[in-house]
Amino acid sequence: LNGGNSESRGALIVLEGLDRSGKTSQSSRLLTYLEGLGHSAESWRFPDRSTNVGQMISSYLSNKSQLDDHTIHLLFSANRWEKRSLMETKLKTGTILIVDRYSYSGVAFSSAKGLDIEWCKAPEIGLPAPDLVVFLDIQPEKAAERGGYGAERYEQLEFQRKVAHCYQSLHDASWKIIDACQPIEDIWKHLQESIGLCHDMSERQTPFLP
Ligand code: DGP
Ligand code: NA
Ligand code: NA
Repeated sequence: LNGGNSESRGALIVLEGLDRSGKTSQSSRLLTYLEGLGHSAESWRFPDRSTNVGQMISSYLSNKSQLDDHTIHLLFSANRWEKRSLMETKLKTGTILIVDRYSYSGVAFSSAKGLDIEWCKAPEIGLPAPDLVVFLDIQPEKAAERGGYGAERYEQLEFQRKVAHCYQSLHDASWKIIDACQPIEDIWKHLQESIGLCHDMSERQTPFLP
């Protein structure tokens, strides 16, 4: 695992999972840990609501606007593409990027609505490939019990069940699946172990390329 050394590439570490699976707290813990080890690291998240596209997404998620399912799918993807060159620059100069949600959310959430999965994957092809995908695995019912969902569009048990099903068809060799119902310290221990294995992952592929 590299980071902070401008001669070696950083790593793209993606955290995925249902809403309320604990991604956000694990990613901030991971950031602190990697920085403590002397790495250059940053914590990102998608959607990035700070851009113009991100604001359209945010408005859609909070039900302030309605958009066709295909249209919002492409906006989520565009939101990743607009960060692509900055991601590449950061990685090239040795920064480790910890990213909360990525292309897998893109495909899982849209195919859960019934959109064709191959159509959903297409706009993701060519984005920087993750070195490691950590999937925080939680049953939708358990996630729903965690302090309740907010008011956003997708935070409903029935829909999250469909998303969980779609995620299951997406995992590949870059995924490390961690049981997110364990005590938080055990999740963290498994996450640290996964990071330790990260440098062994030399097979990097653009997401979803056959
Ligand atoms: P978050 O900020 O992580 O809570 O994400 C907001 C919501 O949007 C969440 O329910 C997951 C969903 N989401 C994240 N990325 C995508 C995407 O690329 N496509 C779709 N359709 N939904 C996404
Ligand atoms: Na959310
Ligand atoms: Na996100």
